[in-house]
Formats: sequence, structure tokens, C-alpha cells
Amino acid sequence: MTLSSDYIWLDGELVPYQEAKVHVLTSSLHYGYGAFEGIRTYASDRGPAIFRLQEHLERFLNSARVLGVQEFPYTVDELRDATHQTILANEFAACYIRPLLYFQGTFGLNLDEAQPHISIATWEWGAYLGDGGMENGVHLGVSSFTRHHVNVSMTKAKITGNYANSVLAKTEAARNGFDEAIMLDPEGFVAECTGENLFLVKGGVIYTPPRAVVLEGITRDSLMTIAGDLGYPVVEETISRDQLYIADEVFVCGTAAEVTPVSKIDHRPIGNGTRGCVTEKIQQVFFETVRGTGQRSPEWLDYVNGHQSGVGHD
Ligand code: PPE
Repeated sequence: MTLSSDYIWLDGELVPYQEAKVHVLTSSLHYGYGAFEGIRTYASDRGPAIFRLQEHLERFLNSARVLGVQEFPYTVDELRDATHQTILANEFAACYIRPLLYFQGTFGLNLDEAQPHISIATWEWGAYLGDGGMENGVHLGVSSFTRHHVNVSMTKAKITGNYANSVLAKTEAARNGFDEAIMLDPEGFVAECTGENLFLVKGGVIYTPPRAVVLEGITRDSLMTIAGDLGYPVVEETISRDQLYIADEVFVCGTAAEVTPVSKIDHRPIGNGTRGCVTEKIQQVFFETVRGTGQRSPEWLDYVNGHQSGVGHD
């Protein structure tokens, strides 16, 4: 993965990639207070199409609200324009988008004494959990680290510092030979992965952990809708570790990871150890949708202005 692009949007203007820098005494670097989003743009017949941009930007502002920010410097509409501008300036047909809120100014732990800054970077990001993973599935390991408690760092916000917990689990998983970690909540039930939500399929029913204990993924929400459209019942319910081991299928999802099948958990094959048929169907409809040919594409895609391909400009 290379993070490069021509421009990064920084506090209201597009600046060359090399100039989007921060000082080492940036408070957010020391204390982990900041917030970010992860959004994807897909290539479609109508040019770059941003998947559920509005919902992602609303969650960005909500993350700031959870963190305690009293005045967010931009509206959702302004951030939408900025996102479009950044994609156009970089001429990406498909890319990942990373808005970031960070703080500089008076150094210390009091958020009210720091100045908010916003950047929006874009880069081309392929298969998050490895190239073969999308088809063959990935091997997950249950982490020895516990996921966030609802009243310690909370679970709804993409606060930068929350990701130290993900770093612990992801690094441990990789060192143990797994592709990704499954994290249990403080009660010992399945919460989510370090950067994905998780689903299991059993007897034709799709299950996922309840909202309170996880980051409410926008991909998670989209897949629940797609599953409903396909006629599968979807149940949000507490899931135990051993329920995963005996599931027919398990898959994980997120903006970066998209829809990735799980072939093994803790060295136990899930189902027959390959991508299951429900997972494959959901994956197929997800990719049709994000590329502009699905039934839900009109409501979920935000086409980048001025980037019409094939049929010319309208
Ligand atoms: N849980 C966590 C902890 C999480 O970080 C993500 C996204 C999700 C669930 C899925 O949310 P959504 O993208 O709205 O479907 N993880 C982001 C960051 C990954 C990274 O390594 O950085 C992402 O996928 O953009």
C-alpha cells in the first residue's frame, strides 16, 4: 500500500502531499485525542462513486461529539464538498478517503484549550486482509486483549486513541500467524475485530453482536439491509466464542475490509473451511451496489461532480 496522492485537503485548502505536515508537539499525537473516518470511492460507469458519504460524515461529527468537541469547524455539506474536491484534484477513479480531526495549540489534556484541525487524505487501497482473503477466507484468532468497555473509552466513536486497543490485538494476531483478531467485550462475548464488524450464519439465519458494544459500522448496516433484501433473517444478539466455532459461515466487514469471508478461527475450520454460499451472495450484491449496478446504488452512492466517464458530461 502506498499512501501517496498529489493533494491533501487541510483546513480549507488543497495542499501538495509533501506539505501536509504536523509538529511533534501536536497534542493529539501525545494523547490520542482526535477522530477519523474511513470511506471508499469506487469506480463506476458514472465516474468515482463515494459509498454512503453522508453517513460517514455524520459519524465523523458524532465521533467529535462523543469526544466532547463543542464547536466542529465544518458542516457535513462543507466536508462533502471538500471530499469531492480532494478526489477530483487527485484524479482517482477509486480510492480510500481518510478525514482526520486533530488538535494543536495549548499543550495538555484539556480539549477546550486546543485548536481543531481537519485533514482529508485519499489513497489507493486494495484488499485490506490480503488478496486471496476475499475468495478463500481469512484465519482469525480470538485476542487476549479485551475490546472497549462502554464507559471507559466507549464504542461509538472513531477516536484515534481508541485504536491503541486495535494495535495491541492486531499486532498480537499477526505475530501469532493470524490475519486478524476477534475481540471479546468485557463480559467475554464477541464484539468485533480490530477494524471490522463480524457476522455469523447458522441455519440460514444471520447473526451479529448487538450495537451497544461495537462501532456501528456503515458496512455492517449496509449488509444487514442487503441480507434483508435477499430474504435472510438478520438477528442482533449476544454471541459467544464457541458459537463462532460451530457456525456454518462467518464473515467480517468494514470500509477497508469490505466483505471478507472467514475460513478458520483459532485453527478450527468454519463450516467446510471455504467461503460459504450466503457470504458469497452478500459479497456479490455488495460489490454490485458499490460499483453502481445494485438496487440500492442510487440511495447509497454519491457521484463525484464533473467526473463523468463514457457517456460524456451531463
Ligand atoms: N469496527 C472497527 C473497530 C472499525 O475500525 C471499523 C472500520 C469497523 C468496525 C467497520 O466500520 P465501517 O467502516 O463503518 O463499516 N475500520 C476502518 C479503519 C481500518 C484501518 O485499519 O484504518 C475502516 O475500515 O475504514
